[in-house]
Amino acid sequence: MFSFPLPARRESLRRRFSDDGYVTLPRLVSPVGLATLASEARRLEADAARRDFRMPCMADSPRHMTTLGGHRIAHASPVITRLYEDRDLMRLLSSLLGEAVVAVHDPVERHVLNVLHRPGDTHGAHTDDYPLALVLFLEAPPHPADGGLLEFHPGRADLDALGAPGARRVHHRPGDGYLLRSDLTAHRVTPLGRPGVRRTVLNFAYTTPGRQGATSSSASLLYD
Ligand SMILES: O=C(O)CCC(=O)C(=O)O
Ligand SMILES: [Fe+2]
Repeated sequence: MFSFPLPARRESLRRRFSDDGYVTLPRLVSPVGLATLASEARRLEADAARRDFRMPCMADSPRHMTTLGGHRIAHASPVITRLYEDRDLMRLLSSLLGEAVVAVHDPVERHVLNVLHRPGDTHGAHTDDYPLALVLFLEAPPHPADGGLLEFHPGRADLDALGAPGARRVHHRPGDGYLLRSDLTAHRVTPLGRPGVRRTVLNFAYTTPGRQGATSSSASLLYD
């Protein structure tokens, strides 16, 4: 399912992740893996819920998206649950963080599906409850001008940092992944710019030993 970066590249990826709180992992999902996960996502989307609200604990930033929480995914897609616990994947994440990485216990937040599919759909500004977000792209708008970009601000957790000098916007393609230091890095997904484009991701959350438990109510509002 995965095409892992070669061991020789991991030290430079680790340094980049440590400097920016973000590292891109192009083509992390193999072509076969992408076909499998995209078809799982299409099936799961039938059970997903449309969300349109502002997140009170994240400065009222907007959520316009369709989501499915991890507890529902675990029920319907053993493939995704197995992938979340992949030992080689967790070894890669440990090497990028430079310390041990463990699965999140919370069944809702450990792996979630986020679908942006209407013009204006956005996953507004926030930080995550857990330190690591591995985001896998199953669908993505073809051009940066179509929106759906990840925006983040290295080294800043305050949500005002988005849009401020130093914030970065990144475009990804289907099959790409990225790793984000998501509890300490303000981030959002920019609004989709036109009809007909879709952005579907799986977000795998990971943590470090001894650190379990949500720090905000955001996941329960977005995924329950
Ligand atoms: O879709 C993305 O790129 C970010 C997802 C995210 O921030 C989240 O699920 O917490
Ligand atoms: Fe996030």
